[in-house]
Amino acid sequence: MTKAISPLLPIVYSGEVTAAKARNAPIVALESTIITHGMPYPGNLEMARSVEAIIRQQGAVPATIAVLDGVLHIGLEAAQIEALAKFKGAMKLSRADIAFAIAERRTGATTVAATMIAAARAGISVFATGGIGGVHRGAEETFDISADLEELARTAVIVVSAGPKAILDIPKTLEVLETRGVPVVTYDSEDFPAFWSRTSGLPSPLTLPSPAAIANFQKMRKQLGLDGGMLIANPVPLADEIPREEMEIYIGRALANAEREEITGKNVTPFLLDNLFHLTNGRSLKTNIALVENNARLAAEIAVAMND
Ligand code: PSU
Ligand code: MN
Repeated sequence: MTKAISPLLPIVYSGEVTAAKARNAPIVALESTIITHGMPYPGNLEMARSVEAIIRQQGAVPATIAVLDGVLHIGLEAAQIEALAKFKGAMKLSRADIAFAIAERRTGATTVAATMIAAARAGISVFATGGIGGVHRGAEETFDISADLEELARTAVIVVSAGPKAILDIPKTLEVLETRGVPVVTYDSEDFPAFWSRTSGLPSPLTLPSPAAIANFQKMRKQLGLDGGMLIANPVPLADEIPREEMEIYIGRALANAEREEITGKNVTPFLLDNLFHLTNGRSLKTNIALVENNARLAAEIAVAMND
């Protein structure tokens, strides 16, 4: 009997990432769903370029991850980022469908979950994003819980965020992370942040004061034989934050709009983010870009510390 030959994974590293791997330089993974589904053009392109520049300034190398025509890209060239930022038909890929997009030669952007999978496959241990997905409000009815949480429990990548998106149920999100054994560490603050706002009103499960301490903690987890990643919450800079009480008003309206329009599944998060962009006259986007930039800086510092 002849055995069927398994297809090889089509994976391409950018020139910059290839060189970084050869000299063992620190690399920071970046997701692409934030580009295709999280922000409108041209703000998305501006953000994608500026986070890469910030990572380089810190002495690390950026690796934006996406599936382009069935090829898994670890690091995108400038023209590929621009094309993706303008492309309307990209899939939003998570653990369930990243291999589908590759097998079917599709183009898709990677969420936090899918970016973690690709980063781990490429030997990259630090990843910067805006906010992770989590337990949606009303999840007791809808069962809408992002696959990002399960991925954090499984895959050994440090994810630097500004907290879970405030459109979520933050207490329930923290409960699931605790149950699944995911460390949640706020950088330099006792208050757990809520994406656009510096505080969620909840204390952070853990706090660490420096990138070196974060790197050391993850190394200690590995020593203990613990797998899985960890969530770093990096509060949005004060100058860019939208206070929680104010944001809650807009979020309430966006959630009501989503319910009225019967938005479900993968479309929920992009719909709410787009609605908030309009409800805040673009202010939510400005804050979103500022917090991703802030996270890219911290992630690069952690990546450098991981190499020490
Ligand atoms: N953070 C942002 N904008 C985004 C997202 C995160 O600032 O668009 C994306 C991430 O890719 C995250 C995804 O993984 O939203 C979560 O989607 P869902 O709730 O459908 O799992
Ligand atoms: Mn969901």
